[in-house]
Amino acid sequence: MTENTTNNNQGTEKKPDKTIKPRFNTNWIFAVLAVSLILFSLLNGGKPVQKTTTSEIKEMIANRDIEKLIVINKDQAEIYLKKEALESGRYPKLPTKPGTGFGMSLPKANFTYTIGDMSSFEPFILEAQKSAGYTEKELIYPDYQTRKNYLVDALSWLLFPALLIVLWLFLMKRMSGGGAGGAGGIFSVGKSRAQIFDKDTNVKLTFNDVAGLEEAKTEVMEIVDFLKNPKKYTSLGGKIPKGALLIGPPGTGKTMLAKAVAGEANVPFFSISGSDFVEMFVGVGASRVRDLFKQAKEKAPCIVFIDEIDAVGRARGRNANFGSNDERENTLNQLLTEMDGFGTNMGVIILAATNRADILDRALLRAGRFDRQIHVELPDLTEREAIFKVHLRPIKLEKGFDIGFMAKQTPGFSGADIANVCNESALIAARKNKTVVEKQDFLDAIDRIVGGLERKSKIISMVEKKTIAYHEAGHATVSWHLEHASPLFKVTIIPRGKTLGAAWYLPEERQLTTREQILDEMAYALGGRASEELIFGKISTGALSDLEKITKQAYAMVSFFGMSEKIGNISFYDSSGQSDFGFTKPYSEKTAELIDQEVNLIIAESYVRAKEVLKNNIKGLTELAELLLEKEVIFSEDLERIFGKRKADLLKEERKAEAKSKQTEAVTETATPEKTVKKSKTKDKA
Ligand code: NHX
Ligand code: ZN
Repeated sequence: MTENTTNNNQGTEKKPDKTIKPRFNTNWIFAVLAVSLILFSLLNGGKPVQKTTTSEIKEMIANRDIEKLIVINKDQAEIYLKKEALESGRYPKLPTKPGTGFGMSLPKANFTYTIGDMSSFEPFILEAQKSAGYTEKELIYPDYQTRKNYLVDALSWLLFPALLIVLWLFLMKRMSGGGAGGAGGIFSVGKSRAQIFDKDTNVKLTFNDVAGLEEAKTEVMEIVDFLKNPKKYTSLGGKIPKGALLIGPPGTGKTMLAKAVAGEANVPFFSISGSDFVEMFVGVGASRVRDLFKQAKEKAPCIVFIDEIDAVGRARGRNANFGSNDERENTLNQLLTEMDGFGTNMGVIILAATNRADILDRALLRAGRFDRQIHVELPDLTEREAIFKVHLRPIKLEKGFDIGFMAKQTPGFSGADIANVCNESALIAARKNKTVVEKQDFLDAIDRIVGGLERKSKIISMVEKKTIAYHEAGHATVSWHLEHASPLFKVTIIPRGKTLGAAWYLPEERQLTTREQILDEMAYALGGRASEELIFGKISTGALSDLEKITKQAYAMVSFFGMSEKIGNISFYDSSGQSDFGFTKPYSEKTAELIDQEVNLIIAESYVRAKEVLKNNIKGLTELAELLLEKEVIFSEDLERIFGKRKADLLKEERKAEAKSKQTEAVTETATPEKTVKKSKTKDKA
């Protein structure tokens, strides 16, 4: 029941590379484009061929410099000069050797000429030669060629689409949010966003890393076993369950348990969060559910884990946004049909986690969907110790560190809280430049997590400081003198987080609370206000949090736990979470009035009791408050010095002594024959 140490929670999680489709790398397109551009320019030759004019051609003809003439594509003439002409010096701009294209064997023309009118070009050439005195034999006729540069053509065709593709890919990348999370983009909107963990993507977490949670572990292990050898179960006629729902408060290790399943199962493991189904677009959630189950069926046997299933599984028809057909409902309906849609032995098992089982749709919880509900609770003392052991592995501890003590100091902490304590304590020790983490660092970390950041610099006037001290001393005094109160271990008037001072108790770890315990608890919660009134004759707003707590408790006593005589053994508690209590109360106006009266009475009585205790111990109260003002933090030892032993402890000792004396009595009485049988057990123990 532990989360990994908070900071490496995300870190150890391997990104499964399976879901990421082979992506077309846009860089390739740029490379291809660049290469083709280079080729293009190379094929066209290094230097562009010189252009020439009509008069220059006439001159060339007159000098008898032209070797041949080639008309290309009817609009260009290439003029090749004789070797002697080039060497003659009449063409200083041209190289003496005929140029060649890069790497091509074709000789290169010396001049090009753009033909204006094709029909008059040949006559013009011939005329010019004749007038230059060329004989019929010497006459040069132009050759005609059609040349096509296929490469250039192809490239120019390709260039435009390529550019478009590049642009498109770029836009897609932007749309999918910088490519975060791998698959994205507008076309994958209806795809499930599940991460797949296969045999190759090794999840390192195993059941050994999960401390505590023994029952939940065995239950989940069985699910893994179902997938590994289903025959064992089906041969006896049993059906493999379709799903299991992990229910429990936050931080108790539901996700952790699922991760361990992934690590142990050796079957594909799909992990998705309930909120991943939810999207603005209509129908997307449902199609994602479909896609998820399609993928899962392809990979069966496998496990699908839906975290925070309440995001989709909330009961239908409740708090509907004016219109019963909203997107979330469609998603849930799809989930319901998918879960019931395939045969039992398809080998797909759904695990889901939630901390709000009460708001889930009933249809989701019925057998055939989530057949099993695994409750994951807050760890008890021994479980906390086990969790501490897991999280203390990486931490350098001082010698003789008492893990059991830490477990005692952290009632009501979840696995995640404990992980946080361990981490925070290491940070605190590091801040103090220590080489090992000490007990005090852990205590500071616990205070920090329970109470928030210490705010020593907060300016508080002397009058206020005094009020705070007497308020807290009031709590302490009352709780010290009540039999059923939780043991107090620390009182502080250092402001922390949102509170100005606090009295810290170590609540007993019990499953049941008696009426007397609640009443005592309420009395000492009122001790703060009572003390203010008694000492200063004035009350302050500071008691807000105390009053809030006791009011809730009193109403719970009367309307839930049947602890008031006038209302009787009636409970208006609704564990089904299905009915709409919010608007209509399940009781009459008269009962409502009666409830309010009873609540008032209980609170008034508690207040009187608190004041009574304070009046009887006013000397101790002032002593305590003065000590608080001086030391700011005091512990149970100081209280014991002022008041003597706690009432509850005194009573406990009394009872022990009583039992002991009875025991000795019993030993001496063993001679009496009737009593021997009854007392023999006690004797064995002794
Ligand atoms: C405040 N908080 O918010 C201060 C910081 C009586 C010595 N004004 O019962 O911290 O006074 O035993 C609006 C108005 C909270 C908002 C009044 C929010 C009062 C805790 C209560 C110690 N210890 N109370 C306690 C305490 C407070 C509160 C409010 C508000 C105090 C007391 C809060
Ligand atoms: Zn208080």
